[in-house]
Amino acid sequence: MAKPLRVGMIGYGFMGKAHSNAYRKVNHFYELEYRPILQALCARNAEKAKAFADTWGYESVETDWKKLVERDDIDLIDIGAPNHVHKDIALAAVKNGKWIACEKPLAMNVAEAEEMTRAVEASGLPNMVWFNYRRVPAIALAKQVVDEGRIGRPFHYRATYLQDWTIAEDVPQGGAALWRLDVNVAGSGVTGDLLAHSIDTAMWLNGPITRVTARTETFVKERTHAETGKVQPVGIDDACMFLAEFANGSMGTFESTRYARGRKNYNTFELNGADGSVYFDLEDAQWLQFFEYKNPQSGKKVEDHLTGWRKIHVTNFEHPYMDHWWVPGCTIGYEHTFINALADFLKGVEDGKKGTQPDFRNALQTQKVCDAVLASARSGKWEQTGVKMS
Ligand code: SOE
Repeated sequence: MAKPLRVGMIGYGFMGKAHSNAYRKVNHFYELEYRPILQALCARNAEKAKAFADTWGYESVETDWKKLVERDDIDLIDIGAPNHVHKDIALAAVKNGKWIACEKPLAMNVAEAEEMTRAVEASGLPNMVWFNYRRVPAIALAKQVVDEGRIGRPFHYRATYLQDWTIAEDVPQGGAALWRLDVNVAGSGVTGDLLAHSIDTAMWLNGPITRVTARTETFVKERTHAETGKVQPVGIDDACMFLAEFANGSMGTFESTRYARGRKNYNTFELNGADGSVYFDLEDAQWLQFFEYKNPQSGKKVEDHLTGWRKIHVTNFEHPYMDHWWVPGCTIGYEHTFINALADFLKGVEDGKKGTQPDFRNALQTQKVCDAVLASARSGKWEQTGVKMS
């Protein structure tokens, strides 16, 4: 029996689209009990909200999220609004008994993320955070490779997340999309926006990060604020590099910037272990590269004149998520990662869980690493993260 799940979506930017598309399509590709209904779209600008609602098929429009979360005809609140309102919306949603799907990063800082996690857990309501890259089939295959013991003892984790869209000094801070440059709205720069993805993937694949030492840089010190029209200091980190230690004894390097000319969404990682390695690049997202040195089943070394990196086109039915999509060889894209994530969440609730990973508690661990990175950039010292994986 289909169970309607009436969605109240807050925000109509990039993530508003990505999430709305997932709610619309999930039942076309996954057999699920829950059927999301686009019940209401909420944004401050009534005209733009109405236009977005019409395009995507939302049944109604609100301009005040406080009214939306109190509505009886809403079951799930999707927080696609900028970071500085995540906490207040989440707390109000919990108070009104709504499920929550929150865009990453979970919050502006650990204190907020802890309050949100406490509230949602006390309520017992299903909750999830849209770390969509876990649902890229090639990344999910990397997880499978690790879980099958094919990497052996891990030594190195190497992540980059590079973009180039803020190099021009006349890019304003504040307003649609550019709120990511306003520290009061975003909380941080590349650390919360990009490295949060890298950290989430890293801890999913390689376990907790225990301590970090970091260096950040703000290359453009002042930008015009789109809302005030005034030139104001830039408070975000434009670039961030950090070293990490993992609980399993391996070492990590993480690099992120919005000043890598030519790099658009260059989210890569490589994990090197005694028995094998994996490498992934989001700009070439259909492929997982794998180097096998020792096979865990046979216990034999795979060393001869043809040994080398294997490039696996992750589109076969036996690959993660791919049996829900097209025939082998036909690729899926960025938007499908959100559909896969939503399907996992709804399936998790059906199976009697409160959803699936990453939930608020898990995203809180990523927030702890982000805060430790920023603290280390300030102090110049190694900082403990305090990460606790359940
Ligand atoms: C920033 O440019 C951004 O849009 C992030 O906010 C997203 O989370 C990332 O996936 C793509 O880049």
